[in-house]
Amino acid sequence: MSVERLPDGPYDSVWASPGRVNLIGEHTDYNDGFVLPFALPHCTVVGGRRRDAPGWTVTSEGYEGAVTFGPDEKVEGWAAYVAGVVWALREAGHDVPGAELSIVSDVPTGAGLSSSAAIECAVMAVLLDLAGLDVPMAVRPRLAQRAENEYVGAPTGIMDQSASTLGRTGHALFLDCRSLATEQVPFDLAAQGLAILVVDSKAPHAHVTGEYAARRRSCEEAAKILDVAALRDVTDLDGALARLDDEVMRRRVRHVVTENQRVLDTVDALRAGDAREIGPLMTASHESMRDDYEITVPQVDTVVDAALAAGAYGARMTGGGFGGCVLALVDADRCDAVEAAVREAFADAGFTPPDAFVVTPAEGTHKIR
Ligand code: GAF
Repeated sequence: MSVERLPDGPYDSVWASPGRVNLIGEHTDYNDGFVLPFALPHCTVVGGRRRDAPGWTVTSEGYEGAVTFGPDEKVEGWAAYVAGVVWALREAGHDVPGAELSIVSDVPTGAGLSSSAAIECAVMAVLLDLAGLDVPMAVRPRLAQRAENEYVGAPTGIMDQSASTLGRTGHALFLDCRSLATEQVPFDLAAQGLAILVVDSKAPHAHVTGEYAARRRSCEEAAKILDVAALRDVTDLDGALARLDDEVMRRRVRHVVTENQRVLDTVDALRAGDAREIGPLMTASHESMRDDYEITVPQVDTVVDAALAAGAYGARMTGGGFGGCVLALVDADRCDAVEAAVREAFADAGFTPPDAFVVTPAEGTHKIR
């Protein structure tokens, strides 16, 4: 991300926060479960200038005009992610100084790569820096999640803000979404001749927030019926399924419980040092999202099928679903061939051509200057 794209410097503080992909563990975070995301090289960069008067003015590359808001104003649209962070920090008792903020980003938007979490985390870092407040990185994801849940109104879990804040170069972040315990799991694919190819399906997102909320509600209702605090606590899957009358709810529960186990198995395989082993787990995760959680769309299923047919060790959709990106684990020297196979399958199906790029785990929220 080129910081030079920031307009009208100088700034008192400049921070960057990345987007993320999730290697495995989808829709498990709000079930108190496990996730294994990593931070992307693609970042949102925020430059901030302290101002003496109260209130905030924010501009963002790609959006016309500046948005100005005061402490008690409700902001809508893209700037809600900024105002939400101000709100969450003030709710937590922090004295947030007035500021002028400029945002630039190369995190693709609408692709399920957490461009909104990247904004939240970078804005928070700048505001805390301007205020001279030393709030530990470990507690920031919860604050950013609060901004998204309670101010913006999206009922998301804590994965995206955690990956954007706590990601480390060369590592995937194993996060227990209940205890918030983390482990940085080495994920150096190049050493094994492998690569993660990201394919943006370009499928138009439709009804994402409503469908996401419906999945979450179904999980919470199931947990109530099963008399557990969260689906994370289901230890006997068959016994749990036998206690649920609703077939759709049974499928949702099966996805969450089996997905949690796949995260644990993936972490074990990576600790043992053989990344190829995680391929079948990725593909099983995709099948579970497609058949049980029902959050895939034809474009992402086509990417997965074409990538596997072209020799990928595993492939799965990443993120909330209903479009977005697919990750394929491939031999590093097969990236072009797999991408070509996906492009051909898309052309045959009449889909909008996809984007594809190779990613490696990058650094979470960091100060630029
Ligand atoms: C979205 C949400 F923001 C995350 O919290 C997570 O639930 C994810 O979808 C699905 O795993 O990215």
